[in-house]
Amino acid sequence: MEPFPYRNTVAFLALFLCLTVRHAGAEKLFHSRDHSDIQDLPSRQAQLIQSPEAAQEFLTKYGYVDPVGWEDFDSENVPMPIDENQAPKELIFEGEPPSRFGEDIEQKPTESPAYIESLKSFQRDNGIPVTGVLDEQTKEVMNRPRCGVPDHKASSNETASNETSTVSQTNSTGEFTSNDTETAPIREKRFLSRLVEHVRRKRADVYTLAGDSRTSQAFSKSTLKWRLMEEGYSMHLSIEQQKSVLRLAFRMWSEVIPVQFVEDLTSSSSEIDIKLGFGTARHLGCSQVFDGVGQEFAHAWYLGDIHFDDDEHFVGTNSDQGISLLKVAVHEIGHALGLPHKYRTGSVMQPNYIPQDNNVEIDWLDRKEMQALYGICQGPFNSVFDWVRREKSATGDWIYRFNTYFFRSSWYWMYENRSNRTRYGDPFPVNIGWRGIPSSDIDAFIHVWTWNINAQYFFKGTLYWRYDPDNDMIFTEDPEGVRYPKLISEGFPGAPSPIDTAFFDKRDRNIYFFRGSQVTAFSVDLKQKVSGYPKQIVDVFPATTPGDHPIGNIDAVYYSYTTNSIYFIKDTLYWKVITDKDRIRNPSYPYNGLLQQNKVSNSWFDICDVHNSVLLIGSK
Ligand SMILES: *[C@@H]1O[C@H](CO)[C@@H](O)[C@H](O)[C@H]1NC(C)=O
Ligand SMILES: *[C@@H]1O[C@H](CO)[C@@H](O)[C@H](O)[C@H]1NC(C)=O
Ligand SMILES: *[C@@H]1O[C@H](CO)[C@@H](O)[C@H](O)[C@H]1NC(C)=O
Ligand SMILES: *[C@@H]1O[C@H](CO)[C@@H](O)[C@H](O)[C@H]1NC(C)=O
Ligand SMILES: *[C@@H]1O[C@H](CO)[C@@H](O)[C@H](O)[C@H]1NC(C)=O
Ligand SMILES: *[C@@H]1O[C@H](CO)[C@@H](O)[C@H](O)[C@H]1NC(C)=O
Ligand SMILES: [Ca+2]
Ligand SMILES: [Ca+2]
Ligand SMILES: [Zn+2]
Ligand SMILES: [Zn+2]
Repeated sequence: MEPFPYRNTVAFLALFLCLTVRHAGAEKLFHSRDHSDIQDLPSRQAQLIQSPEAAQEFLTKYGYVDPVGWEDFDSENVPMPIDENQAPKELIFEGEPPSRFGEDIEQKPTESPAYIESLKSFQRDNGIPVTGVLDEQTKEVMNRPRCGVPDHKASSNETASNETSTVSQTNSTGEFTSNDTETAPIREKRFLSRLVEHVRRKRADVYTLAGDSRTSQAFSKSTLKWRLMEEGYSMHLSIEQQKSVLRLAFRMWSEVIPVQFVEDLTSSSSEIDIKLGFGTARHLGCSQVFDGVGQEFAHAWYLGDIHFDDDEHFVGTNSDQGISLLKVAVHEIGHALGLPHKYRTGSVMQPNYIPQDNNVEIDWLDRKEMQALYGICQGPFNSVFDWVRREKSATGDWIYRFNTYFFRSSWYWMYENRSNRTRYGDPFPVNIGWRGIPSSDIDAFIHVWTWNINAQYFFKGTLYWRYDPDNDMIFTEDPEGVRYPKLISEGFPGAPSPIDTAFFDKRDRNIYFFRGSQVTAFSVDLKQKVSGYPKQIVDVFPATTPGDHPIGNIDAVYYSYTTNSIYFIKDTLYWKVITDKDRIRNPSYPYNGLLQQNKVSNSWFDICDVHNSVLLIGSK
């Protein structure tokens, strides 16, 4: 039984040397990507785990015996050559198998306490009876399709120091001999220095937060480049299908964190942050070897590359047979961005593939974990409002539904409060969702709703438009035949123009128009400005905590049908206006006072920009 990590380090080096040579030849690299096809592999079927020896290998590989220094298998760990012209020969010797099981190395695994303990820990993680015995259920779980990344990883700091000590212990038994290596040192060196450069660049892009070194590192850039490598296309899906699934997977993460992902087809390879590729068995210069059909389906390197086992039957988003490439990609991107495995129902970071679960949803806790690394999305809005629409119910009654919308420049999001996020596929272009209004920078929206009026208006600059919800487009003209847009000064005499924002207050049936530090009330019944206005906003909507007030230049004021409250929004902050209910609870509150400020992102989660290139894809 050869302990896994060392065997594969050697395998990796061997392959990486071969690749270097092939690279230089006339043959294009991708022709050789499937050399494993013509090698005499015993079978392209993953070996079933039946024996204790196989189980032991499995447990070692996935970190149940000792945490695995997974990241150290990555190319990042290739040391710099010492001599310019010398290949790092000392690297290509294989060591004595270091004892992972202490003195038990000769013992049958079934008798080894370390084996039994690791088996129990695996059983615990998987929520199956903790027997310490390789029973049928345990075998079944081990043979499920799963991600190749260990469940228990050593922190890179820890393994880095352990690595140096084990490398020096490693002395020659199985010398790696290949005719290629003899002819390769110079190219090798070039390749190595490229790698080292890549590593240095990567390190510089990474920042470390307080806390332990592994979970606290993340990419420091807000735009990450990815590429499906040409030498790593899947044999089973069209290239466009592969790319579109990957685009969608990256997009899903960009809906969670303030990081944008761009497919980059032109930069040099070392500029690409996340390279993806499909391969079988030995693949893409990777230290790990895929196992054929079944079991391992993919793996990812922390802040690095993602490989898919092309022996698996990957399928696009429109098929429920096979393994969903989208699910796997979302999971592996999670790793590449820094997340470890999670044994939690509903998490996209579960190590096993869950076939019966059809929708891919990055849930609340996954989001929180990723946001701990990359922060949350925040930013100002042009306008925010609840849109109410009327629908006929099954019984023929009219029912009203509403959703909260957030507008930013030329894009808008619909917020789904019950799931704490925006609708999938948002943001959408304003002029696609709302036909006939200006395509960007809408100042305000109001919904005037009284016993005899039900009208929606959008405002921009000195103009306004009335919207026709039944035909889902602007009215071209008002009942008197005057065409929209109309001047604010004509429709709402006495109101300021342009405005920062406005809202309709159903309590007094006034529209409140905001501009600068002033507010003007306009009576919809009298169709005129309320006398005494404009007034200072701080006087009409006073602070309840001294100094805690937006004063002026408010981005949006909106009435929420969910909480029956008015909100003032400015930049990334909001203030809730005290309601009558609040005043019953606390009679000392001033009428229309503003409660303490809060972050918009604390109440409306994950309203994230996505990169231009992936706007308008997704699941709308
Ligand atoms: C790395 O490990 C050493 C001890 O092995 C410790 O002193 C150091 O603080 C660790 N660094 C980080 C970033 O955790
Ligand atoms: C090395 O590995 C051992 C066990 O695998 C662990 O106890 C130790 O903390 C690691 N780190 C160092 C610096 O030795
Ligand atoms: C291998 O290492 C052992 C001790 O770790 C040493 O006794 C032995 O001489 C070494 N063999 C070679 C070939 O370096
Ligand atoms: C290495 O080259 C020798 C001749 O130079 C050849 O006989 C041998 O088969 C080659 N070995 C491999 C592994 O290619
Ligand atoms: C949104 O939903 C949360 C529960 O997740 C609830 O506490 C909150 O009051 C809701 N807020 C709004 C504005 O709908
Ligand atoms: C929504 O957010 C609240 C915290 O504000 C959390 O307790 C709840 O579980 C979340 N619900 C969903 C469906 O994500
Ligand atoms: Ca496999
Ligand atoms: Ca505004
Ligand atoms: Zn994984
Ligand atoms: Zn790989």
